[in-house]
Amino acid sequence: MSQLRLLPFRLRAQATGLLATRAVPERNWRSRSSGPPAAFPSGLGGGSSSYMEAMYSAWLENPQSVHKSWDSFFQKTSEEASHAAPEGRPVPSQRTTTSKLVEDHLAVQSLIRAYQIRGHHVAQLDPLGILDADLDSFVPSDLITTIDKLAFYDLGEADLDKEFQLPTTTFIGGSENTLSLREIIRRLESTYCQHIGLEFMFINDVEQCQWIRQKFETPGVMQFSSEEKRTLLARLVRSMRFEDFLARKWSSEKRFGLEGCEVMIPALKTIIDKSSEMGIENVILGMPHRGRLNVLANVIRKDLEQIFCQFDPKLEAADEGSGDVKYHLGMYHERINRVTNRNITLSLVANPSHLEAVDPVVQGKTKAEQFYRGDTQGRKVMSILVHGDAAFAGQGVVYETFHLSDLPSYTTNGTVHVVVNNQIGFTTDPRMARSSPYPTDVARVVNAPIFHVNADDPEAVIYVCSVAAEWRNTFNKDVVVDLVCYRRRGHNEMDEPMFTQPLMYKQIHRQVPVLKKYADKLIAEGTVTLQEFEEEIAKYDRICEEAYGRSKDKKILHIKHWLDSPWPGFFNMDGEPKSMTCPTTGIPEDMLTHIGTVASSVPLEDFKIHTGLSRILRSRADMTRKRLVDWALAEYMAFGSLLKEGIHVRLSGQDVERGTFSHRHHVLHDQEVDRRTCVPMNHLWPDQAPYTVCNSSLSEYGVLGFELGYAMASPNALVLWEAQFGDFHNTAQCIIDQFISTGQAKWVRHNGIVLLLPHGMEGMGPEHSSARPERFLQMSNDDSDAYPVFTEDFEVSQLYDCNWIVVNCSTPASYFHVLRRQILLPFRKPVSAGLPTCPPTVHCSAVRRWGPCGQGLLAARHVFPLQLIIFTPKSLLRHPEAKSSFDQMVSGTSFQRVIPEDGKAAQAPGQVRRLIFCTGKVYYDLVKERSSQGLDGQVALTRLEQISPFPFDLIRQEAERFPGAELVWCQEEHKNMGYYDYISPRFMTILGRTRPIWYVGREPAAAPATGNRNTHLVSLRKFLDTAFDLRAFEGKTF
Ligand SMILES: Cc1ncc(C[n+]2csc(CCOP(=O)(O)OP(=O)(O)O)c2C)c(N)n1
Ligand SMILES: [Mg+2]
Repeated sequence: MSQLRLLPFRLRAQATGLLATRAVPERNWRSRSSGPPAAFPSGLGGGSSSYMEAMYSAWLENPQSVHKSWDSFFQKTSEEASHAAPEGRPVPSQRTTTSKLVEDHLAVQSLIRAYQIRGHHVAQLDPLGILDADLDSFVPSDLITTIDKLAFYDLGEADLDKEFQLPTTTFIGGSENTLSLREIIRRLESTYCQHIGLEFMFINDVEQCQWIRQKFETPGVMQFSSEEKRTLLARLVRSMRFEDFLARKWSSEKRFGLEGCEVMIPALKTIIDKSSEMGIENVILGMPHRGRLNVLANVIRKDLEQIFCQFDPKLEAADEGSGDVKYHLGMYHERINRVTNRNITLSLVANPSHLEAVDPVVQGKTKAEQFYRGDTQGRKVMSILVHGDAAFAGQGVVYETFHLSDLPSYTTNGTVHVVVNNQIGFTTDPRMARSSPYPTDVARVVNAPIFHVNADDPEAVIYVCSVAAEWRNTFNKDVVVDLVCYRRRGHNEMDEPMFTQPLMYKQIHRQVPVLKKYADKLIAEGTVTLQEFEEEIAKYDRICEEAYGRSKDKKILHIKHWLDSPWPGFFNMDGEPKSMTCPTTGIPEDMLTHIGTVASSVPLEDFKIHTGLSRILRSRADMTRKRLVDWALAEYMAFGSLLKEGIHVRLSGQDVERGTFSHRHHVLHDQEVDRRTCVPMNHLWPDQAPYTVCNSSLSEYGVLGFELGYAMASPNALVLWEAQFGDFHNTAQCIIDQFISTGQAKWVRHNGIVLLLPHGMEGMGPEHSSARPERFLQMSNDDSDAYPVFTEDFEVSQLYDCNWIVVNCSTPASYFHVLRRQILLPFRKPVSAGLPTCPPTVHCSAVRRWGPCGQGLLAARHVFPLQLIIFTPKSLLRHPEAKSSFDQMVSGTSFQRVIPEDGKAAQAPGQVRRLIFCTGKVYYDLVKERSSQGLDGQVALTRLEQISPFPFDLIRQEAERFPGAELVWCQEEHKNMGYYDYISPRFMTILGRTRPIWYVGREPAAAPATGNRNTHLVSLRKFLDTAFDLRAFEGKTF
C-alpha cells in the first residue's frame, strides 16, 4: 500500500478512441496458427536470428527454396530497404540493409511477445490508483513505457513510423498485416496495459493462447451496444442500492457488504447469461461471505423479504436444528434467464465460515449433476466459484481443488473462478498475506488463464467475464477473473479500517462509487438521461421497500427455504420422512452366488490378468462355492446388490481401485495391453446402475469435500470416501466438522456419504493405527444422560434423530448389512405422482434402469440418508476367522447393532462371571485368549457393531441376560482414545448406575500407538491378562 507508482509516460497519448472507431473483421486464427515447419516462425525470440539468416541466405540463392511466407517477407523487406536509402548517401549493400530490417522485425516480434507476457505488470488494475496488483512497482525493461526503452530492442524514435510485418501470433492488426511501430505499441498498450491485465502466455497449448490473443487484441472487440450498457447500468443500480438499503435499515448489522466491488453482480450475471446462451442449464455457485446477500438477491433472485427476515432477531425458526447466520445459507432457484429466455437453475451452496472449504463441495455437486444428466462434457451443468483475494492465496484447499479439475473422475469440465480482490484480508495487507505476485497464481498450475481487471471499469469487467464464460464453454477448462477492487468499509460493517490501513482508507473515502462514475459516463455520452437513471434507482428502492414491508408480516423463519439441494418428493408436505420402518437387508442366495461368481471372474475376453490376481479370484470362487465371504467379497455383495436395485455406487479415495491393502481389486489391468482395464462390477446385471471406482489425487480435504458434494446431489446413491489410513482424515477435518457432522443442523441438508476409515492397533506406529474414533464419537449428538424411551421403532427413530452413525464392524456380514442399510434403511414408500419428469439420460425409476427413457420420474427412491462413519479393518481383511457365511446375509437377515454372546457362556448365563463388551478387531484377540485360558463358560463376549447412536436397548438386554456378571469394556486403544469416554456415561445411564463398567485397555497416552513392536505386544498382553483376570477389579469402587 505504501508503494505508490508514478505512472510512466506512455506512448498511447494520441491513440485514445482509435480502437472504437475501427470495425475490423475477425481473422481466423486457426488457419493462421498452423503450417509446415519451415514457415515464417510465429514465436521467434531473440535467439532465432541465426535461423533467420540461414533462411535469408537460402532465399538469396533461390527464393523458391524457402516457404512462401519467408519469400514474401524477404521480398517486402528488400523493397523497403531499397526505398529507405536516403538520397545522396551511399546505398549500403543489399545484404547489410536487409539484415538490419530482419533484426528490427525480430525486435518488434520480441516486443509484441513482451507485452503479451508482461503487459499485465503495468496494467492499471487498482481502482484506487495507489497499489500494485502484482505487489511490485517494478516496470519490466522490455515494455516501452518511455521512448528511451526502445533501445532495449536496438530501436529508436526514428523507427516509430516504420511499417512492420505482424507475426501470426498477434491480432492487433485486425485485417492489416503491417503496422507502424508507433501503432503496434499503441495497440499493445491498449490491449495489455490499461484496465485489463492478461496472464495466459504460460499456457502450453498454442491454440488456446491464440484464442485469447484474438479475443483481446482484435481492434474493436470491446464495443457495447447502448442496450448492453443500459442493462449493465441497471445491474449496477441493483447491486449498489441493495447494499445501501441494508445499510440504511440495519446500520449496525454484519452483512459483509460488497461496497467497492459492486461490479461483481453484473460480472456474475454476465457469466451466467453467456453460459446460458451457450447451452448451460444449471449453474452451481460457491462463495464466501463478501457480497453473498447481494448475490442471493440479485443473481439467484431469492425473495427479498426472505432475506430481510433474516435480519429480524425476533423471528423463531420453524425447523429443527441450529440454523446458521444469514451470510452462510444456501439457496436453489429455477427460473427463466431474462437475457436468453431459457430455463436456468441456480444454486448457491451453503458454506461454513471456513473460507474456501466449499470449493470442492461445489465441484462434487457439479460432477454429480453432470453425471446424472449424462452431461459428460459439461455442456449443461457448470460451476462458478467466488473467492476472496487473501483466502484464494492462503487456503490450501484451493490448490487441492484445482488439482481435481482435470482428473477424469473428478473434472467438472471447467470452472469460472471470480476473485473479489479488494486488496486486503481482514486487516492484513497483501504483501503480508502471500508470496506470489498475484493472489491468483495458484491457478497457473492447471494452465488456467487469469484475467485481471480494474473493477471500476464495468465495461472491461463485463467483457472479461463474457470471454471467461466463452473460454470455459469452448475449452472446458478453468479460468480466473480477478476483480481488482477495494473494500469501502471495514472487514465487516462494525470494523474500523483506519486503525490498520489509514492511507488506503483516506483514498477510499475520496473514491467516487463505480455506479456514479459509470452513470456519469453514460449520461455524458447520451446513452441514458439523468432522469432515466434516477427512475431506475427509484424503481429498485421501491422494490426493496415493498419487500421490507412484507417481511414484517412474517411470523416465522424457515431454514428449509434456504436449502441448496432439495430432493423432490423426498419428504412429506410437512417435511417429515415418509415412514419409520427398517427393512431387512439380506438378499437372495442366488444373488450372492451370482455376485460372487462375477467377482471371481474376468468378464472380458482375451484379457490377461496378473497371476497373483488369478489366485485371489480363484480363492473368491472357492469362497463362493463354500458359501463364505471375506471382507472384500462382502463389500462386493453389498455394492453389487445395490447396483441391481438402481443405486449408483461411487467409491473414491487414494488407491481405492486396488485397495490400500491389496484386497479389493475392483479394476483389473490387462497385463499385455497398456491401459486396458475391466471393472467386473459393471458387468453384473443388464440394467444395473453404474459403478464408479476411482483413485483420487493425494488429497483428503479436497477429495472428501468433493465426495460430500457428490453425495449431496441425490439420495439415491451410495457415495463412499475411503482414507488410505483412517488417521489421514484429519487433514480433511474441516469437511467433517463443518459439513458432515453439522450440515443437517445448520442447513437442513441431508447427506448419505460413507467414510471408510481403516483402523486398528497392529504395531504399525503412531500413524497408520488409529482412525481416531473418539473424535467422531465426541461429535455424536445422542444424549449420554437421557434414559431413552423404548418405543417399537426405537432403532430407527434413534437413527432419525442423530447427526451420524458410527460403526465398527467385526464381521464381513455386518459390513455388508450396514452398507445396504445405508440405502435401504429409509423411510420410504413407493411414489406415484408429483415428481418432475426426468431428463432423457438420468436414472429413471419408471423403468428402473439407467439410460435414456424420457418418460420416468426423477428421484427413484425416497430414502433418508445419514452420514455413516465406518472404521474398517486392516489385518482382519485376511484373518481366517473374519469370514461370514451366506446364512448371515441371505434374505431375512439384517444388520445387528449388537452381536450378543452366543457361545458356551450363553448356554448358562447365570454362571457367567464377566461380560466383556468390545467393538471391532479386539474381539478376535479376546476370543482366542478366552479359549486359551479355558474361560469360555465364565466370560461372555458381546460386540457393539454400531457404537453411535448408542444401542441402549440391546446393551440393557445383554446386561440383564448376565445378571451376575461383572461388566467390562475392553478396547485396544488407549484409555483417553477409542470409545471409552463415549460408552462409559451411556452404560451408566442404562444401568441406572447400579453396576460399574470397568475399563480394560491401553493406558492413557499422548500418541495413539507406539512405534516399537515389542512395546505394542507387551501392552496387548497386559490388557488381555487384565481382561481375563476375574479378580482384577475385586475391592475396587466405582
Ligand atoms: C479458514 C478461515 N480462516 C480464517 C477465517 C477468518 N476470516 C474471515 S474473513 C477473513 C479475511 C478474508 O479475506 P479475503 O479472502 O481477502 O476476503 P474479503 O473479506 O477481503 O472479501 C478471515 C481471515 C475464516 N473465515 N476462515
Ligand atoms: Mg480481500
